[in-house]
Amino acid sequence: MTRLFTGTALALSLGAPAFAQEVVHVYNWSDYIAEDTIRRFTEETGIQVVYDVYDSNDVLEARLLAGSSGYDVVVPTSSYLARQVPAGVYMPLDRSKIPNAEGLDPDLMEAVSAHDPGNEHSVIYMWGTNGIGYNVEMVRERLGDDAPTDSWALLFDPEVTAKLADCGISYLDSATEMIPVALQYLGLDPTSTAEEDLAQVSELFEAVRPHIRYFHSSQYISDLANGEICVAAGWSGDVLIAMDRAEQAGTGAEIAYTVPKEGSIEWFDLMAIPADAPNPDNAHAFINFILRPDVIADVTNYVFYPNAVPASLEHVDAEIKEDPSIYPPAEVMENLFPSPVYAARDDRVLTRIWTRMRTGR
Ligand code: N2P
Repeated sequence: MTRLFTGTALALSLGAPAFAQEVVHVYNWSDYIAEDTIRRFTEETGIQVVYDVYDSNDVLEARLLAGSSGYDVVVPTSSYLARQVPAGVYMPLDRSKIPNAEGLDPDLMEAVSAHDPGNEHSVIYMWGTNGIGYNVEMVRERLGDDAPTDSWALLFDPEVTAKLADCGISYLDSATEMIPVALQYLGLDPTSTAEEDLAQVSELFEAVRPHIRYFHSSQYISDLANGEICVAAGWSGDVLIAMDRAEQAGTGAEIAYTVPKEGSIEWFDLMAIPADAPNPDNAHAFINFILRPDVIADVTNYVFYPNAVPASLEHVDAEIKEDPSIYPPAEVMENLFPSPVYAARDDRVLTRIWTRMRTGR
């Protein structure tokens, strides 16, 4: 009898909620948050989170430019946000609703203000580097002990890639990253859009193309971990996730991450609120929660990317703080350049080069 009564009461309360449920729609990169971050946010605020993921700035940008994306919080890389801000894509942040932003590292915020003047529209979520993830044993078997694992040659020298083709090479599906690092490998300005420079990149791509198994920006995590591929152009934390998964699964695959000696990209991913966000207050609440030192430390511990909140470091695992793949040492930092900002008029030529690389046409 009692049980029946309880059941009825529950059914009634589900059918007719007394108030509208608060919600925030978050669109973030895949494999980029701790397991319990969302649950903790909802527990503390009562705000439900609808959480979607992408693995490409181009995909995110297309949705934002189309308008009415329905998203309240998005996480573009700063070089993309730089051209989205003038297009009116974001609302200025209301700092009074993000008190935890006080804890952001002023030097890093100053660095990203090159892409978001005055830091008006964004705060730093995570940052990292582009580099190469590889399976130590599989590469050694094919190239011996002097495999050029400290160089982009591992991905761009056709004599090297020919020997690795059978164990599987993957590239990020990202023209705006693979073209600059290819330019860097060729000894050219990585931000160049000069026709003669891009022609050299096309030629390079043509030579290595037959040796590349696929172009994808998140599949390589599990494939590296499982030994399905042996070399991947990737992002620091994602390669470390692969390393961690290989260890957890006990596959015995030893995965390493390297930032090539020729130099590479240092990028910043930022949290921002679309101008037409349906729930801007909840968006601010979400961003504020993420920036809490203990919360963002959990994310760093889980995804192996550094955040920009110094007070979080006391909650970050020692082995992460001491890992040079995550926090690059000074000599690596010196060789890094910020993700280039491309003007809309450059898109066509970059896309053409990249489409030919991906499809052969
Ligand atoms: C998340 C990778 C995001 C890094 N897994 C690219 N900005």
